[in-house]
Amino acid sequence: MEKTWRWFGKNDKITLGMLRQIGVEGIVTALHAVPNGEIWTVEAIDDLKQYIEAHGLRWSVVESLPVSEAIKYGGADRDRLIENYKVSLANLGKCGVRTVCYNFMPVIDWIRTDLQHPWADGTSSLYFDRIRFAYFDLKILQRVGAEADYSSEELAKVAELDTRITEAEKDELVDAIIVKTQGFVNGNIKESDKNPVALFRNLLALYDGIDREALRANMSYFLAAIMPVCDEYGINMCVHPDDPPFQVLGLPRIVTDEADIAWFLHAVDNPHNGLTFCAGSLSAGEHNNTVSLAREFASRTHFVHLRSTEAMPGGNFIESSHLGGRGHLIELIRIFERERPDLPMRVDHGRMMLGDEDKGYNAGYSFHGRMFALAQVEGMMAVVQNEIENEK
Ligand code: DNO
Repeated sequence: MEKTWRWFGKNDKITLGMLRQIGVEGIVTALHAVPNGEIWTVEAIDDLKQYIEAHGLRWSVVESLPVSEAIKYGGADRDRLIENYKVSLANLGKCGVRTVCYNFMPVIDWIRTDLQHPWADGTSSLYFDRIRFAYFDLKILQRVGAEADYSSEELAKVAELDTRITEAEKDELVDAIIVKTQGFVNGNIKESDKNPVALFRNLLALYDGIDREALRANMSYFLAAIMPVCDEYGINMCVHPDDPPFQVLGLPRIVTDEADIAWFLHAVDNPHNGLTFCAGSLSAGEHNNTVSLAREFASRTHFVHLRSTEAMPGGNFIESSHLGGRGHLIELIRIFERERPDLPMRVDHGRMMLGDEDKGYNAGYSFHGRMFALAQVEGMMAVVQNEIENEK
């Protein structure tokens, strides 16, 4: 697979020169300055593409071309927004950037409750604590009807947490769940927003009455509308699985498991309608077996995210070593190196280590931690490539 790296543009502290030195071949990026819903022009795409190529790299994948909320909830504005999306896709195609990752998660993209969960060795990684998440939902967001989504045991733990949680911890929770993990991925809430919780409540209200079926209908409407452009320009769309892959905050999530993936691939049965195989997101659901999912969906996978998680008691999960956990990356590499050796692959997230903490990197996107993970993944790839050679 092609070794790619998520890079956040010309202002990223991790420069393309640094990435060349560590063996990266392709870049995964976006026009982060263009507001969600607006057109990506040929000029802006080409400018970034030239910059990347001037450093001896290629722009392999767009992550993400964000899908506006109105497309997801089916608002009055959706056809205009889909038209803009099609123009952006056509412009990417004209510039030769042909793999586009997006997601169809309402309101909130990936979710973690702790961005610096310490390991005994002094490093830290991202963490999801179900009780703290429930605390956010019940006590901070105060979502109507939220109690019904938790067991009585969980509600008791939330009540106990309420007796000892500090104001600073509450702020950190809000920051982790709806601010720091969202803004940089072109999310709805930015670091500069004054009252993120109120903003978030308004966004949730947009989905009143939108259940899984309605969201599915809106996803297939969107996919059917954009496929002609994808056919014309050879663009591979690849939806990112929901992270974590289960229902949250009363919002429907529709890319969570084998049945969901099979559904959207069949709903619009076009090879350009494909999947981002994110081993980290999928492995965070105990119902998912990443190895069998990879076997089943390799042929419709257009992009691979290698990362692993460890499921913990009570619905918690932690981002584990890329060599361990439920992701089974070595097996996934065996499958993809055999069936789809040309796919772009990026190491997803990494620990914070060796001074990453002070650099202000986007949550999950450390330098040393990701470089370390890339070396591990490269090692696994080399072994698998050797296995394949020896079979010839
Ligand atoms: C988080 C990322 C996601 C992903 C989007 C794709 O680290 O994996 O934010 O980029 O969901 O649209």
